[in-house]
Amino acid sequence: MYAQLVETGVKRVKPLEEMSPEERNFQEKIDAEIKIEAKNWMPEAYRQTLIRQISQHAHSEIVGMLPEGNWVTRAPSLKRKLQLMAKIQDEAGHGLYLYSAMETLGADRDEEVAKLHSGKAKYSSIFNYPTLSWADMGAVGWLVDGAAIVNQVVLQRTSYGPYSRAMIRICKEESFHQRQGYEMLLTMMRHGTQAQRDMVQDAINRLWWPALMMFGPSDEHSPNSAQSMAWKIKRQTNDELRQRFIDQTVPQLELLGCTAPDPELKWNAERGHYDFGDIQWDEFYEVIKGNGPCNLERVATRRNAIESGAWVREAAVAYARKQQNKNAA
Ligand code: BYC
Repeated sequence: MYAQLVETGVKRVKPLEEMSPEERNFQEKIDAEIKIEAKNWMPEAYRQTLIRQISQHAHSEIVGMLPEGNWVTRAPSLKRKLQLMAKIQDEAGHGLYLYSAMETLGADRDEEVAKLHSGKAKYSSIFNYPTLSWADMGAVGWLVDGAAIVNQVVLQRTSYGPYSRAMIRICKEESFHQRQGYEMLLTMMRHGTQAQRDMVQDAINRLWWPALMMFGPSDEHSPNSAQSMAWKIKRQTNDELRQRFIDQTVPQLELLGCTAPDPELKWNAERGHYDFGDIQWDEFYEVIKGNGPCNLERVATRRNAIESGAWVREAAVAYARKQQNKNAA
């Protein structure tokens, strides 16, 4: 049982006998799979861990709209444009559910968004890579949303009620995103020109490794995993989820007729899993420190959107005030 001692990460988890009665009661609820709700007692560190993870997740959804927004005006058909716009709108919605879930923990949305705009807050590393061709829209849907689903399906069982319920809704929409991305790539591979097939392979070559990095550092270098697993905020470790993603994605890659940029990717019958090569962790840490190819651009675009949209918010408030005065008169 996790309430006893877990040593899966680099931090040690408090054993039951060292817990206060409140902490012990809380942990017993977690162990019994009873969801924690906003008004229940919770350790401050549990609250802070959730605020950290949910705000990063919300920022990822909002920043994740940007690499795709770049291609709306260049979509090759009306159908593709509508699909892409629907996907981007879904992501705005996911961001909003997640900010709301975060607010139930007493966090202030404006403060958390300000941290994003000052470059202090983290969001998924994947969105700091550029989207260079139309095939990237398919590869993002298939690989990036595919990785996100693997992570989020297990988060549907996370111990905090509002986060868990937001995840159930989000996962339904993410599966549509993943399928439209894959269908787009399959169409290009099966009915496209050689140039289009090359474009698909090139998108996969660039996005494969960054997609694997989405799951976070390996378990022995993941400072938050042990406690988050004990609290059942996370239900599976970064490495377990990464392996699951690879195992389910390689057959889809083969069906596409494409390859991964990893000469060590090979089925291991003994393990019942694919083996894969080393991830460039130096690159990952540079990206999450703010030094990826697009970090500055992404944060500047978000900041600009808020600043140049100020007049809309002011007009909405002025209109609401006018209506209130009219109704009161
Ligand atoms: N990128 O101890 P660890 C989407 C950070 S959006 C950046 O393992 P944890 C979509 C981590 O935050 C999908 N930072 O942390 C949207 C921690 O930093 P701090 C987004 C990363 O939290 C639009 C440090 O590294 N999904 O689907 O236990 C279009 C140590 O890591 C990353 C979520 O956010 C990363 N990849 O586990 C298309 C899912 N990885 O805060 C698609 C919810 C790690 O200690 N989040 N870091 O300074 C999670 O499940 C977990 O937070 C993670 C990391 C698995 C990401």
